[in-house]
Amino acid sequence: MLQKLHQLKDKALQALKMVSDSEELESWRIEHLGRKSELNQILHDVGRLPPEERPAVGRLTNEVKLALETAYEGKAEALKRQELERALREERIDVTLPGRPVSLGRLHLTTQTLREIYAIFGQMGFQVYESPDVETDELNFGLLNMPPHHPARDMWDTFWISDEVLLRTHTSPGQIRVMRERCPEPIRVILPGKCYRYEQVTARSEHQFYQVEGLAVGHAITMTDLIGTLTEFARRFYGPERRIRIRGSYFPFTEPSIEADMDCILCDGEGCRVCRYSGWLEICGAGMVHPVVLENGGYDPDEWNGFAFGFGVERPAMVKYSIDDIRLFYGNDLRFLRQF
Ligand code: FA5
Repeated sequence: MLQKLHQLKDKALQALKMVSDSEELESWRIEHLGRKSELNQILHDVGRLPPEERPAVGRLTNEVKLALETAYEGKAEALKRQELERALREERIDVTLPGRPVSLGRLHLTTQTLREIYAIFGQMGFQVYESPDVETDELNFGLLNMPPHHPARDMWDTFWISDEVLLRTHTSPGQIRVMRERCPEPIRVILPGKCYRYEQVTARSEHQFYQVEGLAVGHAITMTDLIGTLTEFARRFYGPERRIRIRGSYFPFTEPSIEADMDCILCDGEGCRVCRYSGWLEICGAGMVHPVVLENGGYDPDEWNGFAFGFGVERPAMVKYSIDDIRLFYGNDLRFLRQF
């Protein structure tokens, strides 16, 4: 038996030398140290030996087992080292290679422009008031002094959702909402938001675009306050040299109504293709809030008055950044968007 144990040990150690990867090592372990291994069998049977043989065989079996386990661990360690060296050799990482840049998002040009507008009006004491995109006929038209069948409704081609509900064609319905909420306090707000018009899409016109409405309600507000506010905005947004020109106009919700133009920033008022050789660019519609609108907002027009204005966001950005087609704003072409 003792000789058999010595042979078993020599055979196992010999076989271990041939092992070259972890899979073979595992097979070796099962064969020589596993539950069904010969060694385990001997260990199991020691009890059945004649008593005088038991101590020597038991001791040697344990010695062989320990020797094989130690050899197994040594081999496992060696294989691990070998694998690590191979990986280091073959999977070398060149830490001096330049990193791949992470692509960063940015704010859309419209958002950037809106934020610039908020900052300018914020410095002039205007708060931002948001109102819904989906409006009622009454707020979009009726309470703005355009009862059903009023011809001025034709100024805004409308996306109707039902007979009573529509996508707002302008931010002006927000005037009524903010007045009804704030009455009888004075008001100085801008109302930004998306507007929708059932219009043909061209280089200058989208069917959805942003507007910023302005509204001031107080006592003894004058047209001069309105013109001063618009001039200050134009100078801060486009540059300190800008000049403003006022023309009479018509909106049902302002009386008198005006349109404000600014000298063309591209030709300095000389006349070019963008300003259609007039030297002027339209910047907004505006006027003194109509007494009927004040009343609809809850204010007594004998005591209160105010001004309102409304302008687009994409068109002023087009002028400022020389963009010749409004469709680029919502075309999602990253080559365009990344320029801002
Ligand atoms: C109005 O919408 C009035 N509510 C403005 C107003 C407010 C007047 C308060 C008086 C008092 P208008 O339809 O002109 O007005 O539109 C205002 C601005 O929206 C235009 O100057 C333009 O910059 C922008 N706009 C209008 N239609 C489009 C369009 N299809 N695409 C892009 N921008 C547009």
